[in-house]
Amino acid sequence: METLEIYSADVCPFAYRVRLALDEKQIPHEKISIDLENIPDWYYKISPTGRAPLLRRGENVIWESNVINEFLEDAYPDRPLLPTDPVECAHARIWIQYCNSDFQPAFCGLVFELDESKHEDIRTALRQSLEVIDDALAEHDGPYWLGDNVSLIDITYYPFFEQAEVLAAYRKFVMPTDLENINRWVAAMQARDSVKINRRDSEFYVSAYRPYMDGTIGK
Ligand SMILES: N[C@@H](CCC(=O)N[C@@H](CS)C(=O)NCC(=O)O)C(=O)O
Repeated sequence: METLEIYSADVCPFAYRVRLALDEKQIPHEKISIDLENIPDWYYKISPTGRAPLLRRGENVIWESNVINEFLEDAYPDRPLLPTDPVECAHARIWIQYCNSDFQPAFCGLVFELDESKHEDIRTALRQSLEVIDDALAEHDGPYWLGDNVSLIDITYYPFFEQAEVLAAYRKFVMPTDLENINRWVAAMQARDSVKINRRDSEFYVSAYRPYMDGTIGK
């Protein structure tokens, strides 16, 4: 199997998605860390956007976390992370899309919005989105989004939950404890080897986001 390079940053939830998919699928890879506060010139030569994550295989580069993970599904079909049934697969993609269109903008919007007068509205949107997620998780018996098996849906959402303490530390948003399906799901994700290999603690995230909180560096 050809070795892959993943250009990543530990603080980046999008890069984390890809590292989780690589480890769940047990695809050999090399991790290259990018300092997002001082992106090196050489990185702009291989990355069209200068952003993390980026996957390099030989001469080819692929970027955008969800696209990279779909590429991994197509190119490395062992240990699949999407359902084989086309309808179930489409529904999985709808939930991945919901993360990108609703949950993640609310989460990152609250993290990066410096105008405090806007925080209450974003907190409300985030709470509503978490309720939608909790209801979706209730539809299956298993610990994961689709039941017994972890999927790209879990991998797409989980990195933000690992960073939740950032919202408590800086944005007066504590993850609701009454959303029990989410609590169960987070615990199940934290028990997975892929998460154990990659996870960082709350202290790391709170410290890593500090320069963004006072606008010292842009998002
Ligand atoms: N939609 C992209 C988002 C990637 C992204 O925003 N990466 C951030 C780090 S979390 C980044 O590289 N920021 C540096 C910059 O924009 O210069 C994805 O899913 O891969």
